[in-house]
Amino acid sequence: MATEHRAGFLPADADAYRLRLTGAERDEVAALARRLAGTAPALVDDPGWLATARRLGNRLPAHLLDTVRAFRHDPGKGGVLLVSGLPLHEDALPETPGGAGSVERAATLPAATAVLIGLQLGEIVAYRQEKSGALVQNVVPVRGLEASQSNAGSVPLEFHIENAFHPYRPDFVGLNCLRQAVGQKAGTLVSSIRRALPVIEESDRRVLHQARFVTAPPPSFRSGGSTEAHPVLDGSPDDPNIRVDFNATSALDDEAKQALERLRVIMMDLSTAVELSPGELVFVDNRVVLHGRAPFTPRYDGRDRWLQRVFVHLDNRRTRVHRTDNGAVMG
Ligand SMILES: O=C(O)CCC(=O)C(=O)O
Ligand SMILES: [Fe+2]
Repeated sequence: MATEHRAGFLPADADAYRLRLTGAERDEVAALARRLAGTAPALVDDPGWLATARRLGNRLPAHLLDTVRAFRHDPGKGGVLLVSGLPLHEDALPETPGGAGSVERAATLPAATAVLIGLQLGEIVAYRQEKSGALVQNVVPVRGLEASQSNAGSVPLEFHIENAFHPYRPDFVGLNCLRQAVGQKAGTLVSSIRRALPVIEESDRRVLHQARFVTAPPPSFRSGGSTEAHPVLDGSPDDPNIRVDFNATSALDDEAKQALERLRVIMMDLSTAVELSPGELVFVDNRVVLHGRAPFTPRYDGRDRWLQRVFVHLDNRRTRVHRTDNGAVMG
């Protein structure tokens, strides 16, 4: 990943926005997050609590706000923003949850921190059919689901954008690290179409821009059928968005199948590991970056890897018809 930089802009050659808070900045974030965590009813999914989060987030350290704003404007070649040095009391963390579909409803310090920052990037949203519509979701290994192509598994997770099948995919996916797998640092993998594009043959690019692919919903979604035919690359030929899930997207003809397979190899070859440590929060731009996960060995001893995930949308009006009372949950 790129070198650290203090200003709220990305040097042209840098791969990712990488921002390490100073001790003083961490204290400022901690004070806001604690104040938010103590705001009644101390529930993440409560509209009043979220309104407070939206307001308090404006007071985050200027350096952090500058960078979030710059990342929103242009996510850089890597399409990733990594914030480290966030407040986290590792000693006070409970055991890593182990159940399927686990979510964080309580306004804990890490949940409040992720929401404060996420709400500066855009609108935090969730899907009623996924993880019971909770805004903060636990990403933890689940016994019996080791082989599943979901965030409950521990086998390699194929590169994907989040909810590739869905018309209202998140614009950004945030992953906040509470606990890392003991002795196993690498977990989340990312791969940016902005990096990969020059390596993709012109003829494959043309095919990938055509509606010759369909995508099925992931295992975490409890309903929904496959999409209509869609392109994998969309928008500017020089800087396209990518829409693919290599576990769920299939090609409708042989030529498209080969182009898709070559894309898969390129995206894997150019991928990098985001080695998240506790107190680090990564946002990936879900329009230009695929993410996946390296395999790891869960121990189910309460000390397993534990991330908390939030989804961010940029345009709140676009999904209004799907959100009751202008709330945060679609579906
Ligand atoms: O476990 C990870 O690092 C990422 C899992 C994932 O794809 C997700 O939670 O959306
Ligand atoms: Fe994912």
